[in-house]
Amino acid sequence: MTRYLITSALPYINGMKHLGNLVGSMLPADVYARFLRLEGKKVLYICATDEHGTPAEIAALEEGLDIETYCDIQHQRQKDIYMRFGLSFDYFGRSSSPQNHELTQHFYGLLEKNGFIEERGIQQIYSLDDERYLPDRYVIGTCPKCGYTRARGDQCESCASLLNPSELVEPRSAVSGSQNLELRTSKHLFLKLDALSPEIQAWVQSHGDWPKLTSSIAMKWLNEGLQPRCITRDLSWGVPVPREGYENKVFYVWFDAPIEYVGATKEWSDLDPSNRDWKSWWFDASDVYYAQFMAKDNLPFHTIIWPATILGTREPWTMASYIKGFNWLTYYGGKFSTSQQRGVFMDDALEILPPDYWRYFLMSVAPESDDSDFGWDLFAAVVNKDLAGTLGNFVNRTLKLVSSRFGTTIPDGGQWGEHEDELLAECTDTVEEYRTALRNFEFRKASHALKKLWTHGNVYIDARAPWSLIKTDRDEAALVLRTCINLVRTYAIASSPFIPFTSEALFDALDMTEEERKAGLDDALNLTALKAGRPFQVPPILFRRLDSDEVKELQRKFEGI
Ligand code: B3M
Ligand code: ZN
Repeated sequence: MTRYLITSALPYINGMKHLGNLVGSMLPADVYARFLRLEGKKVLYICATDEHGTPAEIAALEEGLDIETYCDIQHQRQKDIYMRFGLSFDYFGRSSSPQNHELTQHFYGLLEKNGFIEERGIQQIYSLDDERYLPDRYVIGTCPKCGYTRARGDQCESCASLLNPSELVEPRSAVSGSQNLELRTSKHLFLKLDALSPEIQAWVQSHGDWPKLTSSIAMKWLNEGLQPRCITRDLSWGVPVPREGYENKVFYVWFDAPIEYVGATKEWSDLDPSNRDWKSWWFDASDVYYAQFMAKDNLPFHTIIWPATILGTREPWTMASYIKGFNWLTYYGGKFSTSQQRGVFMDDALEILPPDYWRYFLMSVAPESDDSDFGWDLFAAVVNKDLAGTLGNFVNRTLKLVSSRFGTTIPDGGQWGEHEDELLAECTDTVEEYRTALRNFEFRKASHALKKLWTHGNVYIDARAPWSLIKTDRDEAALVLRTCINLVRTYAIASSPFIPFTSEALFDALDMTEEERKAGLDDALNLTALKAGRPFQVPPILFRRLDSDEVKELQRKFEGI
């Protein structure tokens, strides 16, 4: 049986992530992981904080903390918020772990031994005022490709081109703003991507099923011709380079970050070695299907550089089977921005509403085929219509009606008939549509199918009108309501990848046992699973509506700067 390995791009350690970060990596990965578990698959979902590199150093500097302390605090903070959002990682690790250090040095050792590393003297920017080299992000300047004036030395945020600091026009120091910079030569190590290019290309082309976004970015890189890429930096925080003359250097953060997918799995495994085997997932693992999730600026690293690192080791490390890339979620047409505090951050979001509101909304507007735009009115419309108006309304009216007319046990009487056959057939089709979308990593489609599934309940109850039926045929009304209660169970099971907290609340309302809660998607379609006589409770309102005053208030509050 196939085992499923799932990773989402590792969030940088510096600072709280925003909804744009969430929608393009961790959330869809979580929905996918939960879906596969629901299908009874063996799943391992791994993520971690990406702790090395200049952004972390700069942030620690700003907060006046040493880098280790800063990372300890931020890791815990991020981990907490992800738990509160229901992200069901099997493990959430840290790229600064000893496991990652060891693996990174192992990968490097093999690349060197196999002839894929070369040393070059490079001109590096040295800041006379700061008395230090300024690697990648420590330098800011104008992008030579698109003219964006705040491009960083490693990548332009605007056009996503990967850059070297010395390519920037009018460079200045990110530490002091000083333009008193000079070029000095220092030795660095380069990964010979050019030598691995044919193999990378063959690997990319063997995956014809990837999303267009993913393969087009990979092919663009390959067609432009791969160049050797510098994998070391003049910094002290990071994985040390095990080579003479490199005592004051570390690996570039993007060299060790993907290795942390493996590293985090080893961290997980090392906590309980007799029951967990990290290597069986990552090494010579022919039964593993490996799905990666990330935003589009991460695609070059995952389609070109990380595969090159693996291929160059000549060892059978697990490579991605599928790479799901996302476009941007924008905020009123502009970028969500951590540096400018623009948009909605994960901690703010939970102060406004519980996680399921965000989870469902974000997946229903996921930027899959194009960028999509966040707006408070859109958010309110989706919450009001889908969550409150469709799912919430069905659950609350059903359970309230039963308790007022029959009491709080599932009513007996009536005979399954053609209306119920029809309902079941519709639900079966829609569940199939939902399942196919999720198998194909189409999250928007899946959320729309889910909403359609919720609609069937409202259509059925409206057509059968048990509130009038009860006057003429109490048994028939009991059948309808019993079927509706079973639909609530169906919804609880089927919706759990998207809105896991609501699912639990529904399971609670239906008084379901731990065992019963484990039912999969097929079993969810059993509309006679809950028999007459079982107790239930009427839960408090599942989803509340947002009114226009509140929307205006939120718009004002989150204008950003
Ligand atoms: N930390 C970049 C990002 O969050 C980076 C991902 C690493 S995945 C190995 O955009
Ligand atoms: Zn640019």
